[in-house]
Amino acid sequence: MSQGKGVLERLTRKGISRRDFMKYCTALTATMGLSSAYVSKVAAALASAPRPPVIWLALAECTGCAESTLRTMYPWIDELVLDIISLDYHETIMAPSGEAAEKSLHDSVTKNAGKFILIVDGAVPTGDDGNFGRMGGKTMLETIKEIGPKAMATICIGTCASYGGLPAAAPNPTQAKSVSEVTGLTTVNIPGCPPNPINLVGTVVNFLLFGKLPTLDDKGRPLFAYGQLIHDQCPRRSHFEADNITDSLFFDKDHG
Ligand code: FSX
Repeated sequence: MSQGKGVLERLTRKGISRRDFMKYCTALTATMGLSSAYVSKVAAALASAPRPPVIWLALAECTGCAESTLRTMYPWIDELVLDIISLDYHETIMAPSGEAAEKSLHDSVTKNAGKFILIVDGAVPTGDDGNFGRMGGKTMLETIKEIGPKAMATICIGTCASYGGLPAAAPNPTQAKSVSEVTGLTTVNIPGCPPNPINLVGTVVNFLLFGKLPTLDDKGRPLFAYGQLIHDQCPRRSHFEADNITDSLFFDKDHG
């Protein structure tokens, strides 16, 4: 059985029709800024592309990013996300714990060096030599500095990993910083607290379709998701603009 059939069969067992799947693919294609001609290619990429190995590190954060990604308004998206990537390490949802979890992490890094996608949520505490955040007997600072440079690409999901976010808010007692500040790596940033999970799926599907990460803006964000203001795309914008023009034509704002 091909992997693609497997995905669709599993979704069917959960009561998700092919029609629902194609509706999601259509929304995803539009989110990625691609024409409708790409819908079938996006569906094929989701259903049958080879799965890139993914390591997901959770640093200083509230787990909202993982929750929003894996528990979306579509209850089957979690299955789809876990089908399109080969998630080798994710502390929140993986079965192993303790030394077994650490072993999975380091086995995957060694086996897939230069070939895995690193997804990071959460900022990196750097104060007190990084001792405000530890996992597996190491500081988060040590872990991200060790694993980051071995990844093929690093995707920061959430404002914390992208720019420091909540943990870095003043007075920032843990001296939390973004992943790029700490590692010097160019990261794909998907900000939001939590971010919209479709932008993560779109980034991964972009990679599956075109073999490269999406074009980024000067803040490291995928242009397809952050290139336009919501205001500019609002279907009510013409009413807003018309009201403002009317106001300026007929009212002297200084004197009522
Ligand atoms: Fe930060 Fe995410 Fe906000 Fe929370 O991982 S962007 S605090 S939703 O969990 O990092």
